[in-house]
Amino acid sequence: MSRTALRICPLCEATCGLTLTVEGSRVTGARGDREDVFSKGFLCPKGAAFPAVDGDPDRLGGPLVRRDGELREATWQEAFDAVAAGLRPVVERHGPHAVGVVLGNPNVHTVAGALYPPVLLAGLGTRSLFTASTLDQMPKHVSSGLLFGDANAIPVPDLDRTDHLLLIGANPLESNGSLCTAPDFPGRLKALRARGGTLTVIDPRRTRTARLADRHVTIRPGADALLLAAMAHVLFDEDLVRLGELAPHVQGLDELRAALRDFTPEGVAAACDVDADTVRALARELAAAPTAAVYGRIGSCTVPHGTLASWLVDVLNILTGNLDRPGGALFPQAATDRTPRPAGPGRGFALGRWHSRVSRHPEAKGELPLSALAEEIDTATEEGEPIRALIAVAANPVLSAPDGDRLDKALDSLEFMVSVDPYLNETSRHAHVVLPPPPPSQAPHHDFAFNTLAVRHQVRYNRPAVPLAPGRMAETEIMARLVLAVTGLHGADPAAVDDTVVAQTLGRAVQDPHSPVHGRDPKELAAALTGEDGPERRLDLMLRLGPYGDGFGARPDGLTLARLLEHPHGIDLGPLRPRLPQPLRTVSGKVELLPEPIAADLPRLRQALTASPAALVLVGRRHLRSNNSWLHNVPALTGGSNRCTLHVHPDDAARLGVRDGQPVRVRGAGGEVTAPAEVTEDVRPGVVSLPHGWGHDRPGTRLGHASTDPGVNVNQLLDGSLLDPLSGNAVLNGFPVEVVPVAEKVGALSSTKP
Ligand SMILES: Nc1nc2c(c(=O)[nH]1)N[C@H]1C(S)=C(S)[C@@H](COP(=O)(O)OP(=O)(O)OC[C@H]3O[C@@H](n4cnc5c(=O)[nH]c(N)nc54)[C@H](O)[C@@H]3O)O[C@H]1N2
Ligand SMILES: Nc1nc2c(c(=O)[nH]1)N[C@H]1C(S)=C(S)[C@@H](COP(=O)(O)OP(=O)(O)OC[C@H]3O[C@@H](n4cnc5c(=O)[nH]c(N)nc54)[C@H](O)[C@@H]3O)O[C@H]1N2
Ligand code: SF4
Ligand SMILES: [Mo]
Repeated sequence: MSRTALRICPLCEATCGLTLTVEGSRVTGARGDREDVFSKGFLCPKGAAFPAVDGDPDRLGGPLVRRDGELREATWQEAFDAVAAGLRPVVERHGPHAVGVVLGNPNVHTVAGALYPPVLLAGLGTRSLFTASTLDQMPKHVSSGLLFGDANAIPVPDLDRTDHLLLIGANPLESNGSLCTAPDFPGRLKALRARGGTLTVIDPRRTRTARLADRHVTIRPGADALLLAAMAHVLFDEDLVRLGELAPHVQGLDELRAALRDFTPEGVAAACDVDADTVRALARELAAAPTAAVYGRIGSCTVPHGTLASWLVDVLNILTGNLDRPGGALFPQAATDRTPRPAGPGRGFALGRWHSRVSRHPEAKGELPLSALAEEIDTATEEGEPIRALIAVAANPVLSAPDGDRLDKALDSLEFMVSVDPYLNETSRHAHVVLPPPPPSQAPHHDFAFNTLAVRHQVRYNRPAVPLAPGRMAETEIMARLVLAVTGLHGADPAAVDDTVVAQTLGRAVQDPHSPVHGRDPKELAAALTGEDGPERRLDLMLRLGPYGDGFGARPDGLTLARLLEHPHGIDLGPLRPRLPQPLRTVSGKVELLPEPIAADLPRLRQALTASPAALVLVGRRHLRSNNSWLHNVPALTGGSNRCTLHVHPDDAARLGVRDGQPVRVRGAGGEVTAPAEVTEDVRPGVVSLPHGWGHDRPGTRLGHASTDPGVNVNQLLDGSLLDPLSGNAVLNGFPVEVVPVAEKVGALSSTKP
């Protein structure tokens, strides 16, 4: 007997609704849910492979605990006993900062990852927090923090209404979009062209997205901040600045004009390898479009001037009056956002409130650079304790972060490590305890994070499509028990964690004069919450206190969990709307166009005008059927063009003596790897491209299929020292490499590391 169940896909930021076919407790099929209010039936090959991802036989069936050096099957009780016994003594002896926490990407795709890490961090009180954000979008958080006073106030391009989209270092035809949640991004780009709009793509590779564009600019990697600065210069120079309705909310225009005076189109042309006329045309097109949105992603963030580039993206949106207007770039308002407060000055955004111990990197948004994790473990200083224990949740930094070999050794030296991960992989193999979450079909789903970045307001929630299998523990409970174990409450009822959060949240809300529940009794409100378990009650709480919520009766037709459950395909809440000045939290209460830390970083950008570019640099790429480091174990998602090859332009291939298919050795500051060359005009000359997430050849993992075609770890080419200084974000794109052909028939050289 088969049945169907709804489940939002957790495999990328597009959040497509899936209709699953379930036979017994097994998911046997997945198609796009045509009635989903947001995705309307779209799905990509990854979504179609949901059953295979969900049913991968290599997923761990229960916890593992290290005994006599070996990871062995154990009961949940034994596993949490081991966690408490491993972590508490480190906290007690060395203080909370000696416990590191690493949060990887899938945390933004799970209910557990949204609800429990904040509680864990508050309970533990550690400053040793490292997340995938510093391999990704931290520059955008920092630029938003500085411009708007809120690191999470990230403007999203109004894809469905804009007349002109300038897309920088993003390839949504493969990635399906990021920091811009839009199911069927490809279809939305085609619709933009069909309604007469224009698409410009800036990317050193001729990507599938670039092929769709009206104009493709093959910039030299790492030079976007220069290009964007020159575009802003042109807007000032040619009197094209039109703040429009933004004018009363913006300060620092004259200072900005002065700060960008040196960045002329002629001045940046050589460094960008983009001629001055093109720079001018890009600026004029942006200014002339009735509405336009500038949007930058991985290629604009994971570079030495990532924060400046991210800042300039919004500067261009502001100078052309496109910020906060339909068709431009707007601030979404998610259903679980906090009760909106009235506009007015805020506390602003502080950077560098503390520093990493070894290289003195400033914290950003409470995080230290993931690039510095290995040294924070393996290097003693007089400053304080090294990290001696680690909690890794949905994180595979051995492959995802720079210099995995060093991190590998560092992890091995820890007194204790726990991984919450479904796989025994390159990182979790170092753990003393592995706590596997159930497959996604057995987990509830709500997009806490991505709804704050979505191109349309909507809200959807799925209960687990399949009941929790015997012996499984929900990831929410795993995380709640982890919180108890590190805070010395091992053995207490995990529901207490949720009850505490609910009580604290309501306690604050009733004191807040702007809250719909101001002055009410928190106990009475807590008793009114519905939901089958703690996580559901917390969702109900957030929905009811949120911008569309019922305010516990204050707005009787407002949103509650019960109402959401009546709409299994979701509730549409309308298009993005102008919100300024309400989201601003700067000290001035305005958009601060030229914040001091940005101004202080501009001289470094000026130096880049005259620096001589490296002969050969490497950039990454994503494949439609990939997902960072963890989907190479699913046969349906591997093979074909999804291979770990080095793309080389024919001119470079000729110069280097490299033939198509030949193994080549790639050398970087952190080491070397050998991969087959793929000679293609899809990369510009002077640039080679190797995808990330590969290198599944380390012993002690349980990734049967992935290890048959392991590929190489591109991040081994990095030594962790290249960062964007303001955000601590790793430089993963545009770094110098050397490439030499390997004499063929030397099989032993297939993967070499120094
Ligand atoms: N060179 C280079 N390196 C990069 C990038 C690049 O472009 N180039 N991209 C960077 C970016 S943007 C990111 S976000 C990072 C991502 O890197 P990571 O943060 O390491 O994330 P993933 O590789 O997606 O998955 C991490 C782990 O999550 C586990 N996992 C999967 N589902 C679940 C779940 O439901 N619960 C739990 N607890 N665990 C789960 C997987 O088994 C895997 O071990 O990589 C970065 N690294
Ligand atoms: N299929 C698939 N989808 C994914 C993922 C995946 O691994 N596979 N990962 C998910 C994650 S974690 C994220 S963060 C998103 C990322 O989403 P995107 O940012 O859209 O993904 P990328 O494919 O990395 O696109 C980055 C582009 O930047 C270009 N680039 C590199 N350096 C530069 C530069 O200096 N300047 C400019 N202008 N361009 C440059 C690269 O050539 C590449 O085409 O994708 C998500 N979706
Ligand atoms: S686009 Fe993303 S969310 Fe949609 S089906 Fe594909 S992987 Fe899943
Ligand atoms: Mo990412």
